Amino acid sequence: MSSRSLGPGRRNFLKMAGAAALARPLIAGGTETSGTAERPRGLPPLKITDVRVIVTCPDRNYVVVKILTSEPGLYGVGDATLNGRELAVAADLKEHIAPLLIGRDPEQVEDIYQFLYRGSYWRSGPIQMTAIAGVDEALWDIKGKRAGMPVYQLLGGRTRIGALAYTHASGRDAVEVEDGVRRGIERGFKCVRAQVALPGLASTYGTSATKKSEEPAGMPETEIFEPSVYLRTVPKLFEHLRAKLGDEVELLHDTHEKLGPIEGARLARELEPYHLFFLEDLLRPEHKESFRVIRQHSTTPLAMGELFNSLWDCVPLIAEQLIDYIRCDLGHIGAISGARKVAALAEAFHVKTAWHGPGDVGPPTHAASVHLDVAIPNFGVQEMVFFPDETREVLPGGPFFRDGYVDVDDTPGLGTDVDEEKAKKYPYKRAYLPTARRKDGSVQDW
Ligand code: EZ4
Ligand code: CO
Repeated sequence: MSSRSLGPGRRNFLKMAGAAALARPLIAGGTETSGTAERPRGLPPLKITDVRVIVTCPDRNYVVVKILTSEPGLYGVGDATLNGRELAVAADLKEHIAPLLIGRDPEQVEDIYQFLYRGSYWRSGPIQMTAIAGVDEALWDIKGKRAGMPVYQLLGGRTRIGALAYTHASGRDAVEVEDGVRRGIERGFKCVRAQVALPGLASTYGTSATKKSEEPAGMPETEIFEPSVYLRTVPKLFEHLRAKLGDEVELLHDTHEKLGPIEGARLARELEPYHLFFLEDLLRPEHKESFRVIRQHSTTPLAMGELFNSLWDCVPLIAEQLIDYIRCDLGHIGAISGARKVAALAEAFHVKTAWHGPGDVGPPTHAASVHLDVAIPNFGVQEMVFFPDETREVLPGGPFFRDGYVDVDDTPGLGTDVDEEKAKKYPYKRAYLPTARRKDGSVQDW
């Protein structure tokens, strides 16, 4: 459908504004019936008529939210995937959130975000914020389609030609990782994340190059982690990569919240000569104050945040300038309505964005990230993946990669969709992320 056919002609605006005022009540006492107070407006009233929750497993599990409206053919699509806890989010959406949305004005995106976030009383948390993200993406999609504009236009328009992107390279040893980085460079990437297996230890985070995904169906796999082995291995990897690849390629590394503060400080310091673009997630998300220890010891740029679920999780690290990149996952922080506030806060403190962009959040979340990336002033870098064909068939559209940048086109809305018939071909398969233990058998952060 062309964007032009989505709204009424401008000459009808005044007539319709009058009708809208009559059609929709002011906030009523007692039960929540509508959103914010009525105001004159140019488009006819719109209501949410249905909220569909689609769970599908083309290559891995995805939860998709499709919000239908009273305007024939006008709907929005969002992603509400939380890896390993998909059905909890789907149940939250179906049982608790959908009934609250029916009849509401889908254009009141911020009001619905506030209503779902604060109105549940039990606020934040990954399950709730992933559900809200799915709704938020679908609502921005509707708003963009109605306006006939890509979402980045609604966020203030473009500030850059595209979003500088990074891909992943991994291997069993430094030479294999070097080959992986070279492949990334050949593909056009200017930035590559490098992860290496730990010698003598079974399976290491981010290095499962031979496996199709990190979470095969079935019970979780167990990885073994020892900080001493990790701390010895990673600086040698980057020494090798700089010696072989030179200084131009931007290199990144993800510790995946595995270290303690003084271990993290040691790693950040020992990596200084190799000038990383950033060192990601050194510490567990609970320990924000411990980033002070790392900051006091090192000039390696730091990134953190994929496990944060609200603006307030981000405040301490940003306001104290303890990190350089905030990397929330739009899919777990309430999507655009959550992340644009994080970005604005970060702007005030010299912190740039690096939204989490793994394969276990769906194309609508990747699209939302890139729409925000190209609009905000303090964008840093965008993690990205190439989705397999089965996923693209079920969830078509989304960002594209060109010459080191990931970008979105000017399709109205987010530019992604869901094919409900094709989704049915791929039923949900229970799967878990891996877990980790130390050699002595005790639990270790994965
Ligand atoms: O392990 O998304 O930076 N990327 C990452 C990811 C996360 C997964 C967890 O579901 O850390 O690979
Ligand atoms: Co990470």
